[in-house]
Amino acid sequence: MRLYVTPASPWVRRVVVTILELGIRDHFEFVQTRWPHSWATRMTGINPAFIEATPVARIPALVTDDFTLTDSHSICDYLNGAFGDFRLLPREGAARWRALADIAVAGGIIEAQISRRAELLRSDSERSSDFIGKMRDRQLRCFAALEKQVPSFGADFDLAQITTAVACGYEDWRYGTDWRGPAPRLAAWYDAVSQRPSMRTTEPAETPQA
Ligand SMILES: N[C@@H](CCC(=O)N[C@@H](CS)C(=O)NCC(=O)O)C(=O)O
Repeated sequence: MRLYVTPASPWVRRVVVTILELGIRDHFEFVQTRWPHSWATRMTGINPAFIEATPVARIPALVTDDFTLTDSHSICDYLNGAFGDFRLLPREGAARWRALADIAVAGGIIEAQISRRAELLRSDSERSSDFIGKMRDRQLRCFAALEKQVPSFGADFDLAQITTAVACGYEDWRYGTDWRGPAPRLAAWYDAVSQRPSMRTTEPAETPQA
């Protein structure tokens, strides 16, 4: 199976951490993608083979012999069911809904982080400081909400924890440590789980330029 990746993407990191936690790295060929800084507004400079593989043309994308999955949610769902015996996200029941609730909040942070990044890459004349502020506020509000969830975190590094840890890691890397003040328990939890091999091997780095 081919997995299209970049080292900067938190959506990709979520999938790669899932793969490493499940111990199934040898099932996948990781295909590095390159993006010009203009990716936020243009499709120029993007590898035609990648666009051929996925009409959505976003990463991560997983190409199997039978189908192509074009977002991290469906990919993680597939990995958890097909290779994980549902151990990273329960197949059904109350524990599944609770995990999805946290995943949605952590995913809301990641969406805001990436939307803000795209806005920051626009030219000075096009950039909206209102929009950037709105995304920043959403990030901080969601970190504060996850802070309240920390006491209910279980012992397993499941998909909710993976998504939360990836959101924390991207925030530290791209936007700094402001989130840590209002979320001290979350920050302490993140500092511990960030030492896991799956997290250390996938620390973010800038995307190779096209
Ligand atoms: N909801 C999707 C979001 C994927 C996404 O936005 N990926 C970004 C990189 S972090 C991307 O490929 N952006 C390129 C673009 O929007 O053209 C997922 O969960 O995978």
